[in-house]
Amino acid sequence: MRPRFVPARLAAGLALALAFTIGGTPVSWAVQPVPPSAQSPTAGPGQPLQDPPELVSHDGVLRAEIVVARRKVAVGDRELYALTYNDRYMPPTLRIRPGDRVELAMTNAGSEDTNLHVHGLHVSPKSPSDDIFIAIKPGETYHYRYRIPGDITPGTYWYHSHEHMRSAAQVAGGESGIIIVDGLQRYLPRKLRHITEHIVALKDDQVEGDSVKTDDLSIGAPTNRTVNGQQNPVIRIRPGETQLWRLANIGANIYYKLHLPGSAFHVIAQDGYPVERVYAADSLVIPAGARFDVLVQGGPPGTTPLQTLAYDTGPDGNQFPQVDLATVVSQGTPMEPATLPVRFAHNDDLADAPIAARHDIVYTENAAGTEFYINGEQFDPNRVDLTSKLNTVEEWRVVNNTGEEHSFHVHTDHFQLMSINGTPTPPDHRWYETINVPANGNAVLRIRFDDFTGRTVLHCHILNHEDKGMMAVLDIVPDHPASPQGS
Ligand SMILES: [Cu+2]
Repeated sequence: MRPRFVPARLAAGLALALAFTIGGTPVSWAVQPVPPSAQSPTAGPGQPLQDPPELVSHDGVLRAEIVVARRKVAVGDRELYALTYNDRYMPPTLRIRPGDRVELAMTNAGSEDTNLHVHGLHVSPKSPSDDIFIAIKPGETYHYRYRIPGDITPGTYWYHSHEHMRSAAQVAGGESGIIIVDGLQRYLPRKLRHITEHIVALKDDQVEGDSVKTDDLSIGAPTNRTVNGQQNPVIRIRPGETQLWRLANIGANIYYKLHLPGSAFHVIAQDGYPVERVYAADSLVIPAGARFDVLVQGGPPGTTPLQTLAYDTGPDGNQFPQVDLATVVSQGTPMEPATLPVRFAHNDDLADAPIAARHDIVYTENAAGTEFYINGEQFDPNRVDLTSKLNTVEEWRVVNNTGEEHSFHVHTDHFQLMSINGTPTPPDHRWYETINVPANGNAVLRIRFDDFTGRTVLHCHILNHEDKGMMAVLDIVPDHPASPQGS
């Protein structure tokens, strides 16, 4: 499908006009007062949850501008200097559709090199697409161009800085936002296709003076957790109402273990990949970079905190405390709870695929926990660590030889998780691109190289670790010399 050309000014106008619609439904900011029962004696609930403004594709094209700058903006309930996209700590959501063309001009109005990664999107890793090896210098504008495949999986993705050695600093400073690929609703029963939808974007900030701290970040230091950049926002739902929440950990380093007392998360997509069968989770561990699209049903009238539970990443890792993230207020005319779907999307299964190659990807770190390695080496952008052929399936074993959990993320292609510590993954939901690997444990996955050749990367998505070496270069090469290059 060839997208039609839309003049830039018209596209920008459309983007503005659509900036305050969510999924085609106008968003009302009119707010009812929070009932007294919702007021906590310590930290009261904040403002109603605001979904970020949206830049929406039109006629197959999204033209957008992202300006990177250090600005004093609202971060939670404070005003702090942050590393902003378009003058926001929680920047605009890019909402696109399968088959779209995306033209994204990124202007670096900051003081250090930066760049952009579209996390999870199955697009070319070559310039001017999702090439993380480039650097945009201060004062420069880079024109990214992405062709979104017609069969890309719908769901929640995100965008963030992937600047070499500076990704933790820049993402912690604020350089991260949400991408939505529309189309998840088509798997839902007709009655649930127009339900209220919220982004629940999890960011955390440490403060230094009047700024969000960026340098010398300590993963275990106290950190202030926000949802869509807001402090303890109020999420309204009617008793029995079904809503779609897009849970996304778009911070630099920390883990979340989300829990909504009295309710389950009914997972319909993971990392932008719709599940085969919907499953209910009482809590969800979300390492930095991972996303879960979930259906939530409103409980009896009352107020419930959306929490992250205490979480321990191991003897050499971190202990994250339990924190209330948002206040869920169930009130209004009760609704009959909808019957939720069970069968959802068709998932490919690589269990019987011929395996072209097997690789071990071994994580280690030094005793001080300050230097990190894959197969004994620290990241070198000029060295190729793995070479894989287009149109083949490989099996990788990610071996974590450390006393703390690490995550594992691959650019360009999703993978099928086969097992964790030898326990097979449930067959109905096993496609990801960001997983958690247990301390002194392992994960086995199968990955198929579709569509795109070029140099890309795999890494731990705890960005402090990535910046300190836990990343490797993967070169996807044509299966034979005449094969077309991904573009
Ligand atoms: Cu790590």
